[in-house]
Amino acid sequence: MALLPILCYPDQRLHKVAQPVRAVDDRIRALIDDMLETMYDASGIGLAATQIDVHERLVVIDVSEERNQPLVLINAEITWMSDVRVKGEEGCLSVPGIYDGVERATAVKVTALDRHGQTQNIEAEGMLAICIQHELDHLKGKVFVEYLSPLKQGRIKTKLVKAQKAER
Ligand code: K1U
Ligand code: ZN
Repeated sequence: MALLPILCYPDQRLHKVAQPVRAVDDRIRALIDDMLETMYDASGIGLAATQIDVHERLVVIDVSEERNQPLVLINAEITWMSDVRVKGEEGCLSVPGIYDGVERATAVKVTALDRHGQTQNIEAEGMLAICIQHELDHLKGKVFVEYLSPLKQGRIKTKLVKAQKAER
């Protein structure tokens, strides 16, 4: 297993659109294990393959308190989302130190493959529903800050570019 480097906003690779996983094989299972290790190490509740510069439709999530309920979504599609929406605070491992409110559907239904290539149908609400929408946005090349005003987006870009220059 290995820790993978996470792309940092405004890296343009975060805007690439992911392609479907062609086969759920040992390469994908090794990637899943590395992504889970990377997510847990970074104290995240989710990670999309886009964030580690792999542009395939693969997401890992664990919203459990105990951090022992990993969920793997391969080629996931949202089949239904509630009309009821809620504004909640979001963060992102690719946008370190930035948290802001985003409006999302409170509940979603998702169909996806698991790590064995089996179809799973998931009904999610609460934090899991929010996290699924956030991660599937990553696969479309969308970062949560794009829901914020252009003014806020500009400020976030400036702050993170400055921080990245200082790190070098
Ligand atoms: O980078 C990511 O996609 C993971 C991201 C997932 C997420 C967090 C909050 C709302 C929606 C999606 C994170 O795990 S950010 C770090 C984190 O653990 C966290 C931040 C704010 C609220 C809850 C958790
Ligand atoms: Zn994110």
